[in-house]
Order: sequence, then structure tokens, then C-alpha cells
Amino acid sequence: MTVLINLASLGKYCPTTCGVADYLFNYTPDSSQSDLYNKKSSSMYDDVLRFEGTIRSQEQQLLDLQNFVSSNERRMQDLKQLSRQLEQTCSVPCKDTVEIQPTTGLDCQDISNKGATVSGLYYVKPVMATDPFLVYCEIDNEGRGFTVLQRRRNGLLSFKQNWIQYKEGFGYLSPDDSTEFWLGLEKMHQLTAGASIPYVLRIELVDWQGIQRYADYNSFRIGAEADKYRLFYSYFKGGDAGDAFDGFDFGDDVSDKIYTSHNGMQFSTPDNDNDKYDGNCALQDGSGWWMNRCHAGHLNGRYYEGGKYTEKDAGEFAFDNGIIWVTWHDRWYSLKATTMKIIPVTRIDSTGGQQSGIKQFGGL
Ligand SMILES: [Ca+2]
Repeated sequence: MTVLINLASLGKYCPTTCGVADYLFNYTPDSSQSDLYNKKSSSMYDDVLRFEGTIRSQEQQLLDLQNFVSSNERRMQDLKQLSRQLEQTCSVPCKDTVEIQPTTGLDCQDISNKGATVSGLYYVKPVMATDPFLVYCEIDNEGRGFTVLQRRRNGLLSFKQNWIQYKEGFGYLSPDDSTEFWLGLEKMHQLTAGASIPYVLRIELVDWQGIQRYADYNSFRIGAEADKYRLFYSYFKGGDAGDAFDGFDFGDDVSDKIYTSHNGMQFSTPDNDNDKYDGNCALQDGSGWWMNRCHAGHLNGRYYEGGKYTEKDAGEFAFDNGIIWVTWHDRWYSLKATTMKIIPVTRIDSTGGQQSGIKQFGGL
């Protein structure tokens, strides 16, 4: 047998063949002892077979490892591809689908006076405001610009919110006027408290039969936060929904009407009780409102699909907590849609000899 391999180097670096190398290196044939030689030869052959088996098994392991590496490389390629796709996606700027109209002004009437003719989202900056803010302007074909303060239309937005939310506003303003929102007490204060011409608050209501009614309040104004955004108006100007803000005689108590009136009430939320009741009206009703003890008109109440609801539906406290305007529907009937919006008193009455009423319902 001729050994042509550098045995020393094999022994050092190849774990699969070093045993063979060592074996051959140490093997010394003895021709004088042929039996012993044959035995050793046979034994050596067995060993070679065994080593070959080991080599094959380790080759298989190598193959498996190579497959594993290939598979990982493919996954790396896939991830790189995904990464490239994401980079491309991120390099395209997001398209802002919300269209904001360019005209600005003190309020929506001011914006309409400047020539804006379409309803939509505008920036206003009332005298008292340090920064402009976004509002939905309802501009009709007579050039009247209503600034919308509150919108209920489908119950998708919860009005069970705390003081900060009621102060700052919540919900979404949409250019097509399809969403619910509360503009925020601070903005309402800034709009109304510094106005040179008093505002009329127009409340628009829709019931579950689709009937629409309204109520107008003159010289509507919201006080400062230090006065808990107190509600002021001079008088009920009119409207076929009736004057629920003046309170209502429910027949429960002789003082019902006084205790459910709203003019001069501070705003209350579940976490900020400024009502005239020993308990907490806003907490019981799960809303924010100019609570007395508690209400006859309650437009931030819980949304009840279909209108009619009961004490059982009202939850833990079992009080009337729907969207209520009792001079139209009783307190166990929750309205379908509401709007609160303001316009300078000089522009509330439509020009051109048209009757006020249904025609003036802009967004509902
Ligand atoms: Ca209280």
C-alpha cells in the first residue's frame, strides 16, 4: 500500500479523516507474521469501511447545512425584496384627501361675505383666538354662513367624554359633513365671547320619522373656562321644536321647570360636576352638558337607535339620558340627528322673502 497523503497535515485540519491518517501513520506491516498481518489487514479494512460510513454521514450533514444556508439566503432575498417595496411605498407622499377651503375669516359668515359659496372645512380665527382653527361652514345659496358647533347623525361617535375632551373638542370634521363632532368649549367661547355682532344659536333636530324641527336662541354666548363655560342667551327667538332650554314641567315636582332650565348653567362633565344637583348629572347621564338638575334639552346624550328607550336601557342610574328635546318628544325618546350652529343675528333671517324653517336645514 502506498500512502501519498501528507498525513501530518490531515491529522491537524480534517476532523473526518484524521482518524484514518493517524491509523495509517501508526500502521507498520510485519511480513514475518502473515496471519497477524491478514488479521490486521481485515481489521484495517473494517475500520476503513467504518470511516467511510462516518464520512458519508458527515457529508450528508454538510449537504443539509448547505440546504439550510440556501433556504436562509432565499428568505433574505425575499425580505430584501419586501424592504425595497416598503421603501418605494414610503417614498410616495401620502395624499391628503381632506379638502380645506382657502378662504379664512372671523367665522363662517365672514368667510361667506368674502365670497366663499360652498359648504366645507375652513380655518377661522375669531378675535379672541390666538391661533386659527378648523370648522365646518354651512354656506347656503343665500350667502348665509353657519359655523357648526355640534353634529349628531348616526351614533358612531361617543359623547361620553371628560372635561378635557369637551373643552378641546372631539370627533371628526369632514368636508362632506358626514361625521359627528363636538367643536370644543374653548373654541365656542372664543367664537362667541368676542363677537362684535351677537350670535343666534340655531338648534336643528331630526326624529326617527325623518321630521325636522328647529329652535333659535338670541345672543348666544359661552363664558370662559374660569366660569366653567357657562351658557348665556337673551331669549328664545322661535322655532317649531319649542323652547326646551327654558325647562319643562314633567309633573314630578313643582320646581321641575326651574330645575331643568339651561340658561346661565355652567358646563358639567362626569369628571367636573358644576350642576345644581346633589348628585352628578353628567356622570349619571354619561355626557357633558350645561346641566341643571338635570335637563329638558340634552343634545349630547346617549345615542339610541330607533328613538324610544326605557329606564332599563338607560343603564346603572336609569335616568333619561338620551338625546332629548322635551318640548318636541318626551324624555324617553332619543332624537336621530342634531346640529348646533351659530350665525350673526343680522344674517339669521333669510333674505328674498323665503320662510324660515325646513328650507334652512342645511346638513341634515
Ligand atoms: Ca352636583
